[in-house]
Amino acid sequence: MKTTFPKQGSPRPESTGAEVLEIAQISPAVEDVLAATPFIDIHTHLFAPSFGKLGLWGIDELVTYHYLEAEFFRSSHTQPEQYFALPKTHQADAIWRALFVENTPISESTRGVVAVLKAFGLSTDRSDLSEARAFFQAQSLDAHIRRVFDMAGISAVVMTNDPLDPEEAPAWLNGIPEHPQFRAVLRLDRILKHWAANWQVLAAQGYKVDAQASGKSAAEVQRFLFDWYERMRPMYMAVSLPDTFFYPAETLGNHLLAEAVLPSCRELDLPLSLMIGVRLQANPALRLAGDAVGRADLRSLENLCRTFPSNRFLVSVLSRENQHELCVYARKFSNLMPFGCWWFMNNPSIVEEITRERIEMLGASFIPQHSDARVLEQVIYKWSNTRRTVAPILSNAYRLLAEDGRGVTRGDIQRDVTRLFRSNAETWMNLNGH
Ligand code: FIX
Ligand code: ZN
Repeated sequence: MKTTFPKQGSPRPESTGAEVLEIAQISPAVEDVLAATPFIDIHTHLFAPSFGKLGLWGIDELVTYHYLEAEFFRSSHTQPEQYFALPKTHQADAIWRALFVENTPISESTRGVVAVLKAFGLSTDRSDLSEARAFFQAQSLDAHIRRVFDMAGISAVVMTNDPLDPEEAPAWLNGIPEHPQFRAVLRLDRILKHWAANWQVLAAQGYKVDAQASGKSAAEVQRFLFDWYERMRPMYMAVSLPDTFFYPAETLGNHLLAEAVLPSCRELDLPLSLMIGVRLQANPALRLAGDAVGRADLRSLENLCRTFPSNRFLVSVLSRENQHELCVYARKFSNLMPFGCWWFMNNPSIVEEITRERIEMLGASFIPQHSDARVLEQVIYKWSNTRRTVAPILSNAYRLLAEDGRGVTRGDIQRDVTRLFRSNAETWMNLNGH
């Protein structure tokens, strides 16, 4: 088991790209390198083709994305219960009419759909979705996935896999072929946050657990995690946590975290991803679109990183007010890796703010972004947005370095971009070569 954490960085490349760039050459070089470097997308809700209907793609899924549903209810008199009673295509038609025909699609999410249509050479200002539907219906999924990954400039995505999801679990139990571009993650929300509603599923599978998670339960949950490790070969284990989450505290979830999940992660040499700050179902009528954000007490992270120094924590926080603290904690604990501008943070103005601060405080020792894509083609606009937002921030950092007295080479830029969007993830998740 690895106790020291992978130290990153390598000597200045002697190969091509060693020439010191003129200030005016820096931005074009940064844009080039960002465009040419395939990224690893460490958190998505996408599924490999072998998961069938669980994998969402195409125009109706793009337009009914929960980000757009939330915006739809602000620009339409349709009530949520009326909307959710409609068939998918009618839901998409209603959203397209309200947000793209009767209004200008200037929000980040609506612009995203426009960018995807443009990327495929489709009209972006039609009054209906017939042209787009015909196009996506004509695609064969495997070839489409390869094309979309190329267009997005990504080499692999990491899925979100729930071993207790009644739709997904049978697929794994029946055996899922590995897919080089879709890696698994063991998502533990049902175990760590909803034990009361789920412990019987483990019991039914032969694990000796009880409602209080007492006695052998923690050891049995460990056995469950090892069994699923063998099935999924996950990149990490993960859980999203509310803004009210605190560690240490006498809760069943914290008991399983400390006695089952963290020991398993150590044993299996896997990071644990903590996504902190969601207020689930603030408005249940909006279903997936009904979640909100709250500022969390990040002293939990301080306590976890200090109490479990051999565990690696991949952390993303949902509240804007928590971003600075996360940066500071990452400077205190090398077993803490900040990643992504999660969900309500994934807007260019906020991505800019967060990324600038992280570069100023952490150099290249963080993972700037993940897409959180729920629909395949979303990776196209989410990664082009990231490249567009990050390019001037990186260029500015290099310009300041040059002005402060150290010339910048294309090799420097390549090394940093590779670290930010590939090797930090690869080393933390034992993902080499993907
Ligand atoms: O918990 C999560 O992984 C969140 O990303 C999702 O639950 C959320 O619905 C989402 O899609 C955010 O972008
Ligand atoms: Zn997510």
